Amino acid sequence: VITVLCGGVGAARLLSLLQREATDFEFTAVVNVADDLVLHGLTICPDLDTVTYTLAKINNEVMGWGLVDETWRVNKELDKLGGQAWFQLGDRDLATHLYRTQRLAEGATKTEVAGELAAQHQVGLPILPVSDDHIATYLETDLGELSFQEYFVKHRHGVPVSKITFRGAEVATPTKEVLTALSTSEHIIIAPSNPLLSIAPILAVPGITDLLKARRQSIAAISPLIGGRALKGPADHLMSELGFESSSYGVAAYYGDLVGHWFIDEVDSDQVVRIEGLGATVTVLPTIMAEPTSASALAQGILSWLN
Ligand code: FO1
Repeated sequence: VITVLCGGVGAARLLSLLQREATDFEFTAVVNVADDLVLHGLTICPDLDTVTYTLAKINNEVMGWGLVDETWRVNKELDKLGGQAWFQLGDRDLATHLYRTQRLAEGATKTEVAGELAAQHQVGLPILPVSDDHIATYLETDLGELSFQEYFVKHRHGVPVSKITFRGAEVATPTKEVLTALSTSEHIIIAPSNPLLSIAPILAVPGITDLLKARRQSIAAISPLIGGRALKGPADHLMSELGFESSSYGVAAYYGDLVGHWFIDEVDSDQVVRIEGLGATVTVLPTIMAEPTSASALAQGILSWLN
């Protein structure tokens, strides 16, 4: 059994690749919830939904979030009314948020709802929010403090950031399902998700980092940066803005003694010695999952580490 720490699209692609190529293993996804928001009274969990939709093969590949064959009639009406249409909720996607919000109002936990949605979509692995408690990312920027989705969507992650906080994380508890997964799985993989925005809020939940540090040798991570650049999203410039080197080495140094093995892209082969200097072993291979040959090379590399 392998547990994967997940943000959104990068993690979702990794999970579906592993589910396809590493059929001798069982996977559990532990997912960030600090991007979650309440809008129009609806609880929206973007990373949980991206992982669920991708594993169910109903994700929108072009956008990287939301559902395939989506229509936008509700959002267009909302825009005409002068409502909060900047965060676009598709007509099909809305059903998920309505369902989740109703179930939470009935007293279900986020974990239970994630399990119900995964079952309804016939996803073959557990998708676990890291915590059932409220955790929310806020960013100090040149425009003042912004909530995560204001920064990410409204301002297209284009405003310089000086500080990130995960409100509520310090008093949150990991769920028992997450603690069981992290302590009983043979290996843990940190997906190539944004270290500062997607993985950090998972690590900020008390208990998680200590648990990982105690088992460094069984933890691998895939660098989200290739040649110092993120394939998608703001990971590269955020690293620089917050004083870290924007490179695979910079990400490895940021995770420090949490990670025992690194998978980095071929273009970063010159960084192997520096990463080894942090006490980790390194595999160099193609890491771009959108390209089939490169994806299968990555899967083979991960499989040889698992075996
Ligand atoms: N991302 C956008 O860039 N624009 C949107 O309007 C938007 C809406 C949206 C609705 C539901 C959902 O689950 C995700 C959505 N996303 C949107 C993606 C999301 O903001 C980010 O990709 C994640 O939070 C980062 O992992």
